[in-house]
Amino acid sequence: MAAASYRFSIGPWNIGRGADPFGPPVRPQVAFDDVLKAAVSLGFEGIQFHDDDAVPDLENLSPSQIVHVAEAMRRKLADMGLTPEFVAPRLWEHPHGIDGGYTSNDPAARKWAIERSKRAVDVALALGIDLIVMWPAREGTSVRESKNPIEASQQMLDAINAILAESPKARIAIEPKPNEPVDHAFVPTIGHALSLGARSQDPRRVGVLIESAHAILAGLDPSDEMGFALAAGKLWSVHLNDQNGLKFDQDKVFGAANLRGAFDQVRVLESANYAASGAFVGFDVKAQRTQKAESATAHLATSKAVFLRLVEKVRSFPNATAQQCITARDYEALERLVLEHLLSA
Ligand code: 3MF
Ligand code: MG
Repeated sequence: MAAASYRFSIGPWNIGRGADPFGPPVRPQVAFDDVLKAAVSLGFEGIQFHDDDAVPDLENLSPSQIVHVAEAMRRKLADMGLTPEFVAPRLWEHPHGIDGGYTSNDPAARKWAIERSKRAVDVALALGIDLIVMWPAREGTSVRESKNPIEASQQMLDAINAILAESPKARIAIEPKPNEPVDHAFVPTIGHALSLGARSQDPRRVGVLIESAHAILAGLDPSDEMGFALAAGKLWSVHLNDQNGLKFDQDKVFGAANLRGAFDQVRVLESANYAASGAFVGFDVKAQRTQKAESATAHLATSKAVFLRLVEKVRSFPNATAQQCITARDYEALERLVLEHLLSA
């Protein structure tokens, strides 16, 4: 039987303008329609959305107007042979989300965050999909004493339950990140995310999206985080990228900092037959600030190419020899085998 093919996805934010906290944009904005054209030409089938990527200015639209605009987006994608993957309520850029949304100290902001998340469910359903990504960006603290972590856990759970209640179809993939923009996030790892999901009103509809760099920032191995989620049947999307140690979130090209770590991530996905699940492989990578506008999609092409090369490397790995090393408890021989395999042509 032929192996299932991987499906790749990107979000419009992955073709960025090169702004960072120390300087303004260095490239012009890429129009949304041009992002879609780039996705097609680079061989990406899936498009990831923040709610307001799919429905610009949704705060000023009625629920029925929101659905109308999202339905038009659904048709636009279909005409181009593209598929929406998920919708993520973008709570972290709005003035109400300044102190986090679900865990804000302002009750009005918490109410807003839940309402906005429900609208994101409407957007997803109008796009013809059921997956909501919850990146709890500012759900945490920079001053530890400013929020109560027990209350915050309950508030996160309340938000999850509100999204699940909005539609019996809605599924949530929580995308944990331990820090940035906050100092300490309330849902820093996959274990936290899955625990919240298990305590929700419908645990079957709560899973995770794992971003490689986020696991690394938590001091964890991304492939082990993926394995933990896969064992529970909960890995519903990935944001593959790379991260050179504990510093700001770099969103580097997949494999750029740690090729062996990238190999291990592909290996765990292959061993669980992730491709056959139909879930997408997304790359949450950003173009370097120095990159010229005309080649500001190269990081996406490279990430996908590296992924596919690593699929070949995983499939040609000498598993029988590796098993002999493991049986003999000769882990030095296993180390050599892995390194020689990665170095071989
Ligand atoms: C965070 C995410 C995204 C985007 C972010 C870009 C769902 O890791 O995956 O949100 O990358 O919003 O600004
Ligand atoms: Mg991400």
